[in-house]
Amino acid sequence: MLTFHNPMHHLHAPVHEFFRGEKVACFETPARAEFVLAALQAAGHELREPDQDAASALAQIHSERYLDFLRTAWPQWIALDPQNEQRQPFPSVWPVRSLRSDVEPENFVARLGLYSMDNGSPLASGTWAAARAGADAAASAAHSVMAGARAAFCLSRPPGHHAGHDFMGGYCFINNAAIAAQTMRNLEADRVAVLDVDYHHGNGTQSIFYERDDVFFASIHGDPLTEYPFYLGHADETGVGDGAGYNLNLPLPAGSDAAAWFAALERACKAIGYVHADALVVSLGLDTFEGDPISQFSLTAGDFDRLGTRLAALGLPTVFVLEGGYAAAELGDNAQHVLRGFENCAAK
Ligand code: SP5
Ligand code: ZN
Repeated sequence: MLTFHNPMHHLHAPVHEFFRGEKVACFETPARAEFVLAALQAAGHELREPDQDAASALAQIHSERYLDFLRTAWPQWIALDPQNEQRQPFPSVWPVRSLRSDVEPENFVARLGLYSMDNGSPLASGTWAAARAGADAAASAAHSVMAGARAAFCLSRPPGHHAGHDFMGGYCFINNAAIAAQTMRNLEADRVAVLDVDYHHGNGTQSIFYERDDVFFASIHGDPLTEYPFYLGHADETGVGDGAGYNLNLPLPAGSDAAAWFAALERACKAIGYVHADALVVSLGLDTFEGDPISQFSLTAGDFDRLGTRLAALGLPTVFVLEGGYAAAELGDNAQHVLRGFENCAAK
């Protein structure tokens, strides 16, 4: 499969995150993308660097002040204290409910809180460069499919589906799947379906498109009553305004088996047919894998083949965008199984 990989991804390499109040090594690492790249190379996929600029879609998906903050966050952090080069900034205060989010505080950590949904998305010196190149990779994959490729894969990190219009979260900074969907809309596609199969609900993508009927969002994920991101992803969220009926959440209890997962996939695929989507973006999280260290579903490599096969049967121009998946050593094999299942079916 035609794959656009992000040549800058390694510049985003934070060291630690918080887990149960302790600092632990980051789960979302450069090695993840390297494993996927190696597996695709070994399997003979066509690898390309981004050849499109995502600037216009980026301005449609994210707010200007959020993008300005992301672009300048690291230099501002260093300006506070040169020693900060060795430290990661984390937010410690957030504008919940009655607090104001319209006024940008001058304090850096307060602004970081304004633009973050959690303390789980550490910034590093190259976060902006890596995330911005990832947007170009997503736009490039979308362009190639609109120009006639059957499918393309955006192999990038950091991931994107938790990032909203004006906030980061869940290891995500720029919403690559939303960039891909918007890019397809800006070209020929009248309606794009985004199917999110990451273990975690794609709260950022949902919220970006919640009031729109030109992008249908469907997600299969761990029930937010017990699973991250907790505050979005329930079954009663179906869209509002023009978007009413264009959002489908299929939460499953943590620990659900493959049979339950594929029953939900069937519902999502049927819905994508009903809304007459003419292009598909797959938020491809592989943290549904049985060996994932932070998630609670139990899909196997064989199940990933089956997923790829089912997606190909939708018959739509398809962009795959890498999201989560933290069993790094198995990530390449698992991605390769989805893409192989897709290509085997698409060829028939
Ligand atoms: C893109 C993506 O997959 N982001 C996920 C972000 C999850 N961050 C919170 C992790 C909470 C982990 N809870 C682990 C429980 C292990 N028993
Ligand atoms: Zn995830």
